Order: sequence, then C-alpha cells, then structure tokens
Amino acid sequence: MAVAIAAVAAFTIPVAASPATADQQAEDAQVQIYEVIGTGTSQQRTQISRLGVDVLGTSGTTTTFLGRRSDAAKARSLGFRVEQRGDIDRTPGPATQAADEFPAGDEGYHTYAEVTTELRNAQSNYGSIARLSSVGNSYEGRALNMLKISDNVAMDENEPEVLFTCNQHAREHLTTEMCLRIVNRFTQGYASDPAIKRFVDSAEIYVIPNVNPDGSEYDISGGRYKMWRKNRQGSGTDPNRNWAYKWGCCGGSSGSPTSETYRGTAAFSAPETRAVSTFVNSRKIGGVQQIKANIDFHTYSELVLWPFGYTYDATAPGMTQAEAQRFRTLGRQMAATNNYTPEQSSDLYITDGDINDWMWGTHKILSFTFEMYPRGSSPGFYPPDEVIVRETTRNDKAVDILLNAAIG
Ligand code: 0X9
Ligand code: CA
Ligand code: CA
Ligand code: CA
Ligand code: ZN
Repeated sequence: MAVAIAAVAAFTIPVAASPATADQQAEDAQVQIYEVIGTGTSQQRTQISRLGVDVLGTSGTTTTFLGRRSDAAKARSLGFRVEQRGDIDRTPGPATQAADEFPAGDEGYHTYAEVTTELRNAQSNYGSIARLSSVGNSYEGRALNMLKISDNVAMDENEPEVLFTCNQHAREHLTTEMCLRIVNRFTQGYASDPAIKRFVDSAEIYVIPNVNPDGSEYDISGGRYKMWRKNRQGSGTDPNRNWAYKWGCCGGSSGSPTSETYRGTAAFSAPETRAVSTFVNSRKIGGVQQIKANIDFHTYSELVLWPFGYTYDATAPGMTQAEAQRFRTLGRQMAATNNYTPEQSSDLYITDGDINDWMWGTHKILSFTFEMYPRGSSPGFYPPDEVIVRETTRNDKAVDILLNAAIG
C-alpha cells in the first residue's frame, strides 16, 4: 500500500500538507538499525530483503536491517514485529583517501596499505612459494592484490588451483584478516608443518584479501566506522549482486542505485568483480578450468552457504542432484569444524548475481560463502580486534577440507 500511495503522489500537484518540521524530516531520512522478529523462514527473510533495505544479518528468527522509518513501516505492514535498535551516521564523504589506521582500539585490523605490506613481506620472506600480483584495479585505482602460494610459484604447474576471496563488502573487515590468516599460515608453516607443505606442494593457492578496497578504506576513513557495504562507484554497486550468472534475474537485487543491494548497470559493471572474473576466466586452459574450489568470506551470522542463491530449489539447470549432494556434504563437513550453520544460500534469502552462483554456474567451481563471526547482531560488523586470532583460526580446518576437496 505504501508503494501505491507514493506512486500516486508523484503525479499529484503537491499540496501544502501539514509541514513536517525540520526535525521530523531529518528523523525520516535518518537510517537506523531495525530488528524484524518472526523471520525464521527463507521466504520471510526474502520478503525483508526485497524491501531493498540493507540486511545486516540474521540469527534464529530475527533479521537485522539498516533502513528508514518507512522501511520499518513496510515490514510491519507485511505483518512482522519490528523493533528499532539504534542510529547510525551515514554522512557520505569525499573520495577515499588512504586511511591511516582503524578507529581507536581496533588497530589490530589491517588497512589496505597494511595488507599490501603484509603481502610484500610474504613475498620477500618466502619468495620460493609466495608471489604477489594484482588482478586489476578498483574503481578508485587501488591494485586488487593477489598472493599466489605454491611450490615453484613462478611456474604454472599442473596442480589444482583454489581461490580465496575476502572483503567484497566494505565493512566486513574480519574477512580481510581471514585471508591474511590463510597467507600467513601457508607461508610461515611451510618449513615446519608437513600438512601445510603437502597443500602448498600439491595445489596453487590464490588469495585476494581485498576485493573491495575502496569501500573498506572509505568505511574506516575519518576515524569512525561508516557501515559502508558497496564499492565506491557513484552511489555504490553491491559487488555481490554484480556477477554475471543470472544477473538481476529473480528479485534478489535492486535496480535502484541508492539501494544497498544495487546490482549495477550491467553484469560486471563494477571494476572489482570484472577484474576478479577476468582472472578466473583466464584460468580456463585448454577448455579446463584450473580453479576447483573457492571460499568467499563475509560477515556475519556464522553460516556456510552454497549455490544456488537465485532459487530455493536445490537442483536446477547446472546443478544435478549429485552435485547438490556434494555441496551439502562438503558444506556440512566444513561447518562441523567451525560450528557454523550449513545451508543452501537461498535458505538465508534469495540473491541474484552473487559470486557463488557465477563460480559454479559458469565454471563449476565448488564455491562457498562463509559468513563469519558473530552469530547475532552484536558486535555485528565491528568485533574488537581481540577476536581476530580466534575467529580466523576457527576456519583453519574448514579451509583444509576445501583444499583436500580440490586436491581430490
Ligand atoms: O547478501 C550477501 O551478499 C551475503 N550476506 S552479507 O550479509 N555478507 O551481505 C550473502 C550472500 C549469499 N547468497 C545468498 N544468500 N543467496
Ligand atoms: Ca592496523
Ligand atoms: Ca606448484
Ligand atoms: Ca596450474
Ligand atoms: Zn557480505
């Protein structure tokens, strides 16, 4: 109903209605955190995400979103109980300058410059197994760093390849730390740990710690967090709605540039997803995709998710029953090691244009999304840096399971 009224109003000569005070107007425009109770099913969560609001996470039967008062009203008119949790400052800033550090107390997180330094150090300390490159540039021109880890790293050997991607979403900083954990574990452990050595010798491991460096730098610029999700192209494209497989097909993304799930003007209109996809395409050699498996790390909700996200169906064109079973088995095995919840990604909510659907749908890459710590909305996207070690090592075994699946 609210939609119909708004549409009519657009064609009506504006009437001097009871003027809203500046305070009221400011309050209506203010983006706030809301919790929707009674969203225990994927259909219910899809109803919420289709409002075009910024779904922050879900836990049990509660879904947390960032939106305006009118969004909360829409959710209520769908029959949900909605509670307001707090305000958030989303004042847009100028194009992103390099951030010196994370906000006070969280310096243990790595800025883009600090990540770059870590990767350079990995290459210089472990040059025979670690090699730094870039798959392209972000919208604002930052190199999209990639570290390859393997024996004979300068050579393209006939070994199964595995890709770890992090930080598609700007504010999901814990994921960048996850990629750095993978880098450090497989380089520093090589000489002393036979299990690590076996992985590095028998696979080619690619790690991209910052798929969306403009967004993550923007999110921490000025010394306080901004709850930024998208890239920094115009009003921002959601990278995880911009992948080309069934892009925009199914009501799992938005065509409105200001939406937090804006899919962009076309598939791969975002330079970041375009660059990563071009790299993945380039790994198809003699008709055989070399990359066998991928984890794309996100926060939060403690989930292990697999495709397809565009449909509730477990099987679909390009996903046989046996393939769906493989995802389920592997997903459950990994989840048993980190105590996350395993499910098909559409069990969370429908998306179209996400990375897993493209990786699997286009290349048959076993592609998972991990939604990391925390399980519920506190501390949300900004856990203190004290948890980094615990919450990244928590995924060591799951990472090894994926590597074993790729090595076969
Ligand atoms: O919405 C997303 O892109 C991911 N969640 S997040 O809170 N990190 O933004 C989940 C994508 C997984 N795919 C589906 N749920 N279909
Ligand atoms: Ca730091
Ligand atoms: Ca090798
Ligand atoms: Ca190879
Ligand atoms: Zn995310």
